[in-house]
Order: sequence, then structure tokens, then C-alpha cells
Amino acid sequence: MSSLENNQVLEFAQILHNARKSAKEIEPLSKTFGEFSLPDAYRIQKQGIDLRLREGEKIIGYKMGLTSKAKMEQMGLHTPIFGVLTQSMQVANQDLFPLVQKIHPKAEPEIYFVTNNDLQGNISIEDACAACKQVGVALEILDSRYKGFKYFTLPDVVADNSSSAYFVLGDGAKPSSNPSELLDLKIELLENKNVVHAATSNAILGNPWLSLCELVHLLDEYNQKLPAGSIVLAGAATAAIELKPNQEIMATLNSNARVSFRTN
Ligand code: OOG
Ligand code: MG
Repeated sequence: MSSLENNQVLEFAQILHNARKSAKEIEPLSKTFGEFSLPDAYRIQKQGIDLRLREGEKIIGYKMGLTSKAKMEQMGLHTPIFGVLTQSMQVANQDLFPLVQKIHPKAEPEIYFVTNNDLQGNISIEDACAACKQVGVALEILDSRYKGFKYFTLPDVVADNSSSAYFVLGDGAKPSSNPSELLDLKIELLENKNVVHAATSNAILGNPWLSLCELVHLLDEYNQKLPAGSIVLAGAATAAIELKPNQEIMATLNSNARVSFRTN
């Protein structure tokens, strides 16, 4: 597969940017224009983020995706991927999340990290753990720009910033120096106080710290490092649920740490 010309990369990024801003779903890029490679997909993602930065947004972190079997099976794709988070995607804990101007949003429970040091290259679980000042529970609100939130190739979803739309950070604490601390923690997703999905933290690549290691490794493949102070979503431990009016969506970690938002 030959790589895309720069002007095509920009055109694809602009198409996705417009779809997001107008909340109008589009056909997968690979269906309309033919298949493209994963490195090209990350080029399109980067161009799309550059368009947002030009409109005044700031990068504050990254999200990992497809790091659990539940998510891989829900989406029919089996390779971990990343996307970029900007400050305008953050929703305050317990806030109202208006459904207006969204395409087909879904929510899923996540673990988040906040880093303390720059991270680069191949790092160990211990390096990841030592480099974080906070770990906690989050909700990611996905909104694919593609029709029906399905029928895409891995490069399609990567080009679409890995379906990212919004995220909410909840309760967190400084991690201990023991990377096993994040094993066997119960993660639940609740809709109007009823548990709809549950998993343990081990569902995330065996240990959620490995998701941070994988992100740093993937960024390195694209000649980037993870800057100190980054927020990182480790990827959902369970499948996502569709958002509808009048929901209270909550995620809990180990039954006591929580995060939530309401729809209208
Ligand atoms: C892709 C993004 C996956 C996760 O946590 O696994 C993701 C998608 O579901 O459209 O965010
Ligand atoms: Mg996610």
C-alpha cells in the first residue's frame, strides 16, 4: 500500500473535522477513498488535532483504545490504538452532558493516570508506576464520526482520533510504588444506579499499567514522547453503552472511587 500524499492526509482530516463539528456522520474513509495504512491513519489523526489546536484547543493527554477483550470484541478490531485528548474534551465530574450536537455517543468505564515525568521509549511497569502522580476512575464518552458507529477498519478509527469525544475524571489517588496495586480491582458501569457492565482491572492488558507502557511505546514509534503532566485513559475494561436522555452514568473502581455525569 503506497502512502498518502500530504494533501490527501489534510483532506481526510478536514472531512472528519467537519463531520465532528456539524455532528453529521460520514461513510468510513476507507469505503469512500480506498484502504490506507495505519501510519497514514496516525498522520490523519495528527492533522485533525492540528486543526483543533489552530482553533485554540490544547493537548492535555492521550487515550488508549482496544486494550481489553470486551472492547476488541465489541468493535471487531484487535490491536491497541491511541488518540489525543484536548482540554475542550474534558467534562467536569458529576456535570450535565448535553446530548445536543452529538452523533451517537457512548460511555465506557476507564482507569486514568496523570504523569509526573516525561516518558519515552520502552518502559517497564515499574517505570510507569513511578512516573505517575495520580491514578483513578474515569468515564470516556466516545462518538465515532462514522455511520452507525461501526463498519470501520483499524486505520479508519485511528484517523478519527480513535472515536474520542469527551472524558470525565473522577476520584483518584497517588499510586503506591507497587504495580500490583491495580490488579483485581472491580470496575463497574452503572446506568441510573443499575450495573450494566462489570469487569476487573486485569481486563486491561492483564494490568492497567501495561496500557501506559504500550502508549509510550506507540508514541515512540511515531517519534513522540509522553510529556509530564499528561492525562492518560487506559482503555475501557468493559463494552460501552449508548447514551440516551435522562441518564445518570457512573463508573466505580473498587466500589469506592466514582465518577459520573448526567444526560438531558
Ligand atoms: C474505539 C475506541 C476504543 C477503548 O477504550 O477501548 C476505546 C471505539 O470503540 O470506537 O476507547
Ligand atoms: Mg475508551
